[in-house]
Amino acid sequence: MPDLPLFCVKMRASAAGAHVSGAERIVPAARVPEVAAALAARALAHPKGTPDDIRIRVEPAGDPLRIPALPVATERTATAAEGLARAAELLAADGVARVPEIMALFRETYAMRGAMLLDADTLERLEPDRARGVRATRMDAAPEGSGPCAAPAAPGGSGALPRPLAKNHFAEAIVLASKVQAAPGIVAEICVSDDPDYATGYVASKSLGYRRITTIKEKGDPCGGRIFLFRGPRSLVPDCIRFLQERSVLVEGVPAAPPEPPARPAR
Ligand code: PML
Ligand code: MG
Repeated sequence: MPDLPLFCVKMRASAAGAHVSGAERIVPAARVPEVAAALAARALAHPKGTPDDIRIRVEPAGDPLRIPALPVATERTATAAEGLARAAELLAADGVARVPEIMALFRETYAMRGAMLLDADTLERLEPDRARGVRATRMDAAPEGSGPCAAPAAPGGSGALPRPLAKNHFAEAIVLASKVQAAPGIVAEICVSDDPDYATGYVASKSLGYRRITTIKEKGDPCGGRIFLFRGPRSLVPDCIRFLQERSVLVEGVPAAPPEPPARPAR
């Protein structure tokens, strides 16, 4: 078990009112100053530009729910078109209908701070605030050796031992995707990074696991976002949003690095 009490340390950075970057950790009290400083430094060095507003918030994490990381597989794609087509194919094979319409809605996520929450079948938008979207937050990789499914924790995770605090896209995304798939009513997620120099994205669901798609957008493109697909009665939507935004979660067994994709047969 990590030292108690645990705190969520969150960083949000913006420039001229537009979201630039965000990150968070769940750490014991003794690590809060170090982690807050590292997240502020990271906000100042973001490739999307220098922010004019950086907010660091520290709040008690309570007793986090522990969940296993989704299994990870890598799909090698060479172009954005190939990556988007592969994402669509995976979602369709997983039982998501109307995939082309869902993919077309993706551009509406670019200006949002959080994710679009979409009814997977009717395509009705379920976020209470459409400009903001729904933010999956209060989550981190579980410290190494701290639970039944524990594996070596990812760089940037929240262990008792100091670990690098630089951005690790994969480690942060697998934590978020695992939490999202544990939310009531969520059936799948699609993500394209909004970092201009990061072209890898993923689709995730309980049955697909976390499918990394090595190229899903062109390098240099600052547009990205997330769609969470929901299926269930409307009465479940508040529970889903509460879980995503308020329940503290530690994800166990986060791999240290993503797996290599299977080699392509020689032509
Ligand atoms: C982000 O951090 O901007 C999202 C990254 C998604 C893909 C992460 C990966 O598996 O490398
Ligand atoms: Mg980003």
